[in-house]
Amino acid sequence: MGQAFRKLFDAFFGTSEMRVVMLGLDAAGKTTILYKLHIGEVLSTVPTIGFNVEKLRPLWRHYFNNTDGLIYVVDSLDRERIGKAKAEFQVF
Ligand SMILES: Nc1nc2c(ncn2[C@@H]2O[C@H](COP(=O)(O)OP(=O)(O)OP(=O)(O)O)[C@@H](O)[C@H]2O)c(=O)[nH]1
Ligand SMILES: [Mg+2]
Repeated sequence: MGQAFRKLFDAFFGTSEMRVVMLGLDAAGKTTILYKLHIGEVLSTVPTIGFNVEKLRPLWRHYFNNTDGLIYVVDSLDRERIGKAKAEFQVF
């Protein structure tokens, strides 16, 4: 999937520099996608923050200054938290 994703990304954004924010619930797969985009490999990851994620989510909207795009990552198999992923998305 990495190459296909990369091609899609390049087709959309070309080679010009842009600021893109990637958000999503904890363990949605953000770091994995980032690794895949950067180095083309899936590496094992550790939770990027690991605590207080619920308290940090209200701060998401502050990341949007001078931002060209947003990638919102949802773990489609995490059925229990699909509603939560939607609700957090709707906040911003
Ligand atoms: N099966 C499967 N596992 C995945 C996929 N993407 C990520 N994972 C696994 O899901 C777990 C969480 O992935 P991360 O990339 O660390 O998630 P994150 O969104 O960066 O999480 P935080 O840093 O806690 O916000 C890891 O164990 C990954 O290996 C995927 O597409 N399929
Ligand atoms: Mg992470």
